[in-house]
Amino acid sequence: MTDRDHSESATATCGVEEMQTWPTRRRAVASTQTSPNSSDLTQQEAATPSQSAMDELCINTIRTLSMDAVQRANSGHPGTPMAMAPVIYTLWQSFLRFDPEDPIWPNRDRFVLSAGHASMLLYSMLHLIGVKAVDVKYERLGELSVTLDDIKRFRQLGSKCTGHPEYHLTSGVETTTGPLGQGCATSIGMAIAGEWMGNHFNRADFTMFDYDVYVLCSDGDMMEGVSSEAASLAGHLMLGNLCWIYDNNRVTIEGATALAFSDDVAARFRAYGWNVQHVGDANDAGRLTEAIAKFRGEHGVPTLIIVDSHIGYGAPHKHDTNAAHGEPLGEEEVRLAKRNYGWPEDAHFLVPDGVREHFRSGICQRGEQLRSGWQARLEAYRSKYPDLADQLDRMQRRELPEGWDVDLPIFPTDLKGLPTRTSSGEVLNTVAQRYPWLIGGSADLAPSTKTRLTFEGAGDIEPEKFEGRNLHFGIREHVMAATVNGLALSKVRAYGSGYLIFSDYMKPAIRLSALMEIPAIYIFTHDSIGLGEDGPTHQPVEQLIALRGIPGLITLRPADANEVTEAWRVIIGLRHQPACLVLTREAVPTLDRSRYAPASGLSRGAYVLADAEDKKPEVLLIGTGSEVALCLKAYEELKADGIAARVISMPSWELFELQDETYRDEVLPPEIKARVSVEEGSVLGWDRYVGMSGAKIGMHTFGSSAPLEDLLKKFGFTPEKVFEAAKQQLAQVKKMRT
Ligand SMILES: Cc1ncc(C[n+]2csc(CCOP(=O)(O)OP(=O)(O)O)c2C)c(N)n1
Repeated sequence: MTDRDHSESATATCGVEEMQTWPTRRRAVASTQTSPNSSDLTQQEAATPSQSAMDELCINTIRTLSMDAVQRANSGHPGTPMAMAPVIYTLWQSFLRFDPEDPIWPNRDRFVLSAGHASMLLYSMLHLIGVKAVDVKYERLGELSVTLDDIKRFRQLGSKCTGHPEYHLTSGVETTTGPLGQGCATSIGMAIAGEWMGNHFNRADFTMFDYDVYVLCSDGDMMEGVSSEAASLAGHLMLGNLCWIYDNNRVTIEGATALAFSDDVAARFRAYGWNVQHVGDANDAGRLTEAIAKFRGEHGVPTLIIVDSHIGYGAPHKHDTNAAHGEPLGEEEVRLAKRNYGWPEDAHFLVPDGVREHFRSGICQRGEQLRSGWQARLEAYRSKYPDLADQLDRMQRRELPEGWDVDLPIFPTDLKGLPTRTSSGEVLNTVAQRYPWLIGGSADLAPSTKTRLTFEGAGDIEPEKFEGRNLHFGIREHVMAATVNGLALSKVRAYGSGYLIFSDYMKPAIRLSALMEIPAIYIFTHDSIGLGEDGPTHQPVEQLIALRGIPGLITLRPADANEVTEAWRVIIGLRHQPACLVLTREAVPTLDRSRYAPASGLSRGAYVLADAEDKKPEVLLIGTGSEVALCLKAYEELKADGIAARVISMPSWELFELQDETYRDEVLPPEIKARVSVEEGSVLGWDRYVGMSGAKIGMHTFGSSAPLEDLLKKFGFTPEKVFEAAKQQLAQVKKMRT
């Protein structure tokens, strides 16, 4: 329900007149201006302030900490924290169900700062409410997550206050944000996870999950396409636990949003099926409270609260301008802004006495009560529902169910074979039956990516029906990847699937999975020109190397069905790394493992599949995925020709790089210089394994639209071509020696 239309409000509240009222605004710490000793004075102030004066004191503490940090760093964004301090204050102090003592308490409300550039807003809050640090083993360390020293060292090496919030570094940061739109998109996964876990774990007598997800987003978030996909999906799924608060300050880096943005945001979101509310002034605590309370009472649809604000609020020369955006205010402007807030102008990083105590009696006390109540409930739940409680515990620690891998498929030798997407579908369905919190879906391609869970009970996740295991993202790859992140951040194990070519649409979120060190799973099929007639728009060339370029991401391109099984074994075991599984559309033979090395070699990234009889090969043939079978054919032909070759299956560069040098040298003996790599993708990077003089059979152009056999001939993926390249390599090496 909207009070006013977005565009209507824009004219109603955008006046400078309002800004001119600062100097006469009530001053929470007015008397401190006259004293040289701010600390003493603030103690006096803290003893007496009225409730609203204390609110303002807290709000101005958030503002000034943010301004001081940006000023000292001489870099960062002060304007939005100054404007949105009242909003974050009201939300956290009066509503957020969050216990700073345990920032990973599973049923906490989530807060996502999608406008990650306003990071000081979040760090100020994390510091003031005393959020405690948690380590990678999910153990509480007892120390502050964000110290005042971290704030003073904002954006400096080793500070918890990085330029943009980073999930893996700073406890209390729910997701890494910075690329605008991603926070909004990730929140969809968090909200789905909340609904899904509620359905999975709650019982009539036990509510274990009912958390809400709040997002603070900005004009930039609203402009980015990914947030539109996200809003559309959230509206469709009727995510009533999701509330985005839009900082409608109408300013971005280049100037007024009017330069490039004239959407009626409220109308857009109403059309998506959201409940839209409007707060005409970010400083109107009453109206804000009302709006959030209304969201809390709302069921069945997501909420957007549009809040009109003034960027750089309080800075006399920079408010409402892009100058308050991406640079420090300057010493003098900081001073003037502090004067407007009634703040001691010479004080820096001041936390007046009473502020921390006030937070303690608000969010901290409420959070502690809720969390300890939940913990007690969990103990009772454990006695009544031990299996579910066991699942809940394991999930939270990213542990696996006992025996999850007991019946992983072993595929019989089969010359004709099957597409790796098909064997993957079989393995995934086997794993998922023993892994109840593994869920996922596709961007409308599940029949093709073979990712649908088909066993009994694996239903669909639909609006108001969250107990299933199959998500339907619609044709929304951007938000699919971010949703997988949101689910993984909520400890639901999740996968998203599509064609490898569309990994380009998902790359920003995949990159964040790796940066956040979370075990998101991406399944990509149609992995090469091998997909045939669909042609170059659908044939990936540079995608694989682009994914391999993401630090921390594990890519796997298995060669046959049994390598697929082993790939899933690796992927499922990952706790802090995302993975991309890259699969074929076309059939590949299931290799005879009595003749060739076992598929378990996959776990080492590369392994010797077929070797020279005396293990002293003259030439190395290195292939991945569908090209491994091709290498084997060439190997047999070379053998018949009296040439000792070795075939190396190399499904994962990243896993191979994790092996020690001895193993790597065993597989790729440095003294053997005759080398050929074969991969139906860009040759970029293969010189790492074949050397500068090695042969690289791969793609140098886009593909073509034609039947598979014609494409393989045209682009040189034939046994003859590999055979020829090997012979040339041998001749070249011989020549170099003589
Ligand atoms: C995807 C993406 N593109 C560009 C940027 C660079 N950037 C950082 S902040 C910003 C402008 C943001 O303006 P707005 O969203 O209105 O934030 P506010 O000015 O309200 O702080 C831009 C373009 C980014 N962080 N992410």
